Formats: sequence, structure tokens, C-alpha cells
Amino acid sequence: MTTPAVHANFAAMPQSLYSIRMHATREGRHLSGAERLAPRSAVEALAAALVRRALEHPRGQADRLRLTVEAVPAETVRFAQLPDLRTVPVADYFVGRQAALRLLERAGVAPEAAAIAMQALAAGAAPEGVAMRGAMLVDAQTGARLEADPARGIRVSRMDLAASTETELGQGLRPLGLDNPHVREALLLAGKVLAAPAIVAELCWSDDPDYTAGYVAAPHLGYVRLPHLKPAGEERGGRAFFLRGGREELPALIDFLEKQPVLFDRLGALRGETLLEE
Ligand code: PML
Ligand code: MG
Repeated sequence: MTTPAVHANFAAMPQSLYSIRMHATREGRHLSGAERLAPRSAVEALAAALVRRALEHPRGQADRLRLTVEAVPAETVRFAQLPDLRTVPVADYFVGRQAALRLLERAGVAPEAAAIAMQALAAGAAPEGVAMRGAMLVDAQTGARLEADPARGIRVSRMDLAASTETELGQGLRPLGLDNPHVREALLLAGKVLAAPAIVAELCWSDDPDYTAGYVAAPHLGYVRLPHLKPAGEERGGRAFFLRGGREELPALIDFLEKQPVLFDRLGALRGETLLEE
């Protein structure tokens, strides 16, 4: 017979999670990627939503789609807090890029390194002058590129909101007009990047032609949105992660970004528009 004590232990056992990852291509080129980390009961619905998203992408319909569903042992999951979020209004992408450079400098990135990385994103950071599939790794002092494969880059993976934070984040973002998948996913990704060892800052703007916004994120700045970091219609975009230290930091950093499961169970402060210097 089961004793009440055994019952109590059983109830407290952490639930196993699944990592559900989608990657879609069109004519051999990266089109869309997204992922979730969720309990087994949610896997089917989330997988269907990711497939629909690949088929309805604004850059065209996927002609090849890979879906990976993988168990994640509960004891390997780390819990973390999302970064604070605010928006610095900018009139156009010229002003937006100037503001981003100033924010990166405030975060501790050398001005030349910030400028080199921004220029690479603008020109298409993959070898053929298109957007990379993942992020660049950039030395925050010299601007040197450190990722082994400049077409793939580093793909940040295995992060999601804990169930308890899901509704709360929607309630915080909605009054700001920001409850959309771009903001939600970018905030989570930036949250995982800022929790990683040796990271100084991140610069990102979207590779979706109809989405011009981007952000600078850094441990003391939080997630600072800039509504214009590129002209509308532009497909070249992506991410640069700036790091301190030498190449010896890379294996631990890459392993954390690509493999460590992280669930965000606490929000940061969600604010509206602020001045650049705040
Ligand atoms: C993307 O979805 O491609 C990146 C979006 C970055 C900016 C999201 C935001 O509006 O805060
Ligand atoms: Mg995109």
C-alpha cells in the first residue's frame, strides 16, 4: 500500500520536459526556426503550431521542414529571470543604429568592435552576404569573429517561459502593444544570452523583411528595443554576441547557449518608451 508520505514525494517530483524544435528552409536557405520547452501534455499542440508557422512565413512557404522532439531530464533545467525591457523611440534606422552603438559602448563593447559587428550584420554576416542561420560571436575588444562556422553561427536553444510566467508576460506586454512572437522570443533568447558566461552584450535586428525592430541587451542595461534598426524590406539581419576573454571561454559558452535548458519563471520590469540615457 502506498503511504501518504510516498504520495507526497511523488507529487513533488519534477515533471519531465520536452524540447520541441522546428527548422524550415526554402530552396536550400534558412527560412524559419523556433522552439519550445514544455511538458509532455503540450507537445502535440506546440508541434502543430510550429509547423503552421513554417508554412505561413512572410518570406514564403517552407519546402523542407525539420521537427525535433527530445526529452529533457527535469533535473538539468535551470530557472532564471527575464531581462528588464524598455523601448527607445528612434525616427529611422540611421538614428536607431547610432543609438545601438552608444548602448553597446555603455555595456563595455569597444566602439570599433561594435561598428565592425554592425557593419557585418548590415552586409549579411554569412559568407555569401546573406543573414546567418545563427549568431556571430564577437570579441568585445577587437571585433574579431570567433564562431567556427560563419554561415551557421551559434544557435541559442532550449529555453522557454515556465507555465506560471506565460500569462504574466502577456499581461505585461499587451498594454505596451508588444505581445507578439518577435518580442516574446527575442526577450527569452536575450535572457538566455545574458545568463551565459563571458557575455558583455548582444546586438540584434530581425531578418524578416517586414519587421524593422531590434535591440541591444546587456547585463546592466536589460533589453533595450529600438523600433528601427534596418529599412523595411531588408532581409539582412541577425545577432552578434559580444564576449570578453579569449578563445578558451568558447566551449563552455557555446555549450550553455546551445544545450543548457533554461526556464524563465520570473519577469523583469516591463516599461514603455524611455530616453536613450535612462
Ligand atoms: C526576430 O524576430 O527576427 C528578431 C526580433 C528582434 C526585435 C524584437 C522586438 O521587437 O523587441
Ligand atoms: Mg526571423
